[in-house]
Amino acid sequence: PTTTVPTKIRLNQLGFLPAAQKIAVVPGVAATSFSIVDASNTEVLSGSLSAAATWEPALESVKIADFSSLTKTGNYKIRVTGVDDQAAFAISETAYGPVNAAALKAFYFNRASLALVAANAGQYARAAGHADNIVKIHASAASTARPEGTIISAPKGWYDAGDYNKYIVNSGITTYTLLAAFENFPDYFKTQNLNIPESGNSVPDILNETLWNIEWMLAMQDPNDGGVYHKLTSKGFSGFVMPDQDTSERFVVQKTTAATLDFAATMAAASRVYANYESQHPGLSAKMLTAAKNAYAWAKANPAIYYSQPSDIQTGGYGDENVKDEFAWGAAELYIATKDDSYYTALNPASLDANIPSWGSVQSLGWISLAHNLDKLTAAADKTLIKSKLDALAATLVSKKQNSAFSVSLEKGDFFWGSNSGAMNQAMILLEAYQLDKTKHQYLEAAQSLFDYVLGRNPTDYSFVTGYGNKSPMHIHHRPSAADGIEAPVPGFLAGGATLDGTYDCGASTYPSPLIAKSYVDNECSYSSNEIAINWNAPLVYVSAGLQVLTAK
Ligand code: 9MR
Repeated sequence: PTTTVPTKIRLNQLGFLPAAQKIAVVPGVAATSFSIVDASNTEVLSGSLSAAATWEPALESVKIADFSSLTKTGNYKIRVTGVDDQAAFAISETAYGPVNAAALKAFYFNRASLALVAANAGQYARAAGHADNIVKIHASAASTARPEGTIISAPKGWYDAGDYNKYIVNSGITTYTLLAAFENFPDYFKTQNLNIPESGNSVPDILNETLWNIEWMLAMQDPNDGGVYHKLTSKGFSGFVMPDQDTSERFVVQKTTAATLDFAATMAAASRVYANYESQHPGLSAKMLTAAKNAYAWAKANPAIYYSQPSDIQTGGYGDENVKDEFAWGAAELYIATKDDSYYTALNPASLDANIPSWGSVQSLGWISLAHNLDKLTAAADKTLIKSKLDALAATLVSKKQNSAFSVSLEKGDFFWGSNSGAMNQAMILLEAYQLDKTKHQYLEAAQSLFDYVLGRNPTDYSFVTGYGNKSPMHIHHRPSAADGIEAPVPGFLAGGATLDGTYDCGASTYPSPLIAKSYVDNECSYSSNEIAINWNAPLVYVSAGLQVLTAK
């Protein structure tokens, strides 16, 4: 393929907060300036375009229009001579509140074991699915105390994604990310009402929602030894039916080191967050901490038990044979929770860099918690080192953004399965580093650029969040959205996004382009680019709240 000049102006379809960086990517035409007009077509700003440059992931020649200096709320359009498209956008004080609430409510819509009633779910009301009170111990998980076929009960939790299974590895990072969002922006979340069944119970709704999954996770620990089952699953993926129509047998499969450590870290973090809600949930925080310690001890005694898919199970793997990062995250969280220096020593901080979090690479979740709880650490902690890890990673993202024709830190290698979640996890790191040093506005701006990318400033023209933006996915790979008979998909879900990791799912010719950043299709068959997943929505929750809160007036 050769470099092309697009025809559309791309920008964040949800608009901007008044004080935000505001950038549009415009076609690389001859014009050297742009203008912004208000709702009555009066020009309110004109500015210079950057020189044309090519963005390699899409081989597109584009220019940048930066109108950050426009700070008055209102509705506007961008005009560029030689471009027919006139992109509309709004500047608003509450630009990201609605998408943040929807991204959180999406977790409620994916709850297992609960009937969604119209008062909470509106037109998406549905019967309960997967009670998960009769779950069999699979042969791979059999022990003396719990032989194969033993029945356990592990209800609640969120469906992982478009499928109806529940996976501990992915639940760990997801649950933690929501807790981190709350820890970073507590005042914002304390006033939010999601209209979920628990709303109004004097616990913030983000914590009400997260507890639905934590209660399931707690039931995934074998009380006899502290080990944690890797997943609760049917043998295969169900058809595209509503949750209550999938009545296949459910199993818990193999205890693994990675799942047990992710569980330990998540429970230790949860114990500190829910400690502030002891009167509403007596004993919960202590129960979480005990569960965390028992899990960590199991992992130390079983340090290399990797997930190996049994021959009769076909659902998601989440296999990971490098658990150094899981050990580090578990140690970091248990250190913060217990103040026991031996966990800090086990973390071995000098040997551990920060990287972009993902389900299989979780060490930076430990850095995030350490950075956030600096004031509460013992003398053993090297606070300068902790801050420098996130700062160094944020700085590399800023330099990628500065070298990018799209003014975004995404490069070809970032378009793996779930690329939009990679973008949101990069933005989360940037917002963490920004909070450690608020003179570094470039971190906030680089996070804004990644958020813009996901909400429309990208070569597909889609805002990737269902129901948000003027062009958003209609055919996500999500069983309830496909089977509910309602045209619009369940709102608030982040589609996986462009990738070449699996174009065989709909057939390569269904995809609009072999260029990686354009390889996205809004078809139900595209589980590689158009599925949704809890670990993709969680950093969207973090970042949308963070930008709403941190973009100073
Ligand atoms: O998000 C996962 C991605 O990183 C992997 O490349 C992919 C293939 O193993 O699996 C993704 O996770 C899926 C999981 O296995 C099952 N539920 C749906 C998840 C999202 O596609």
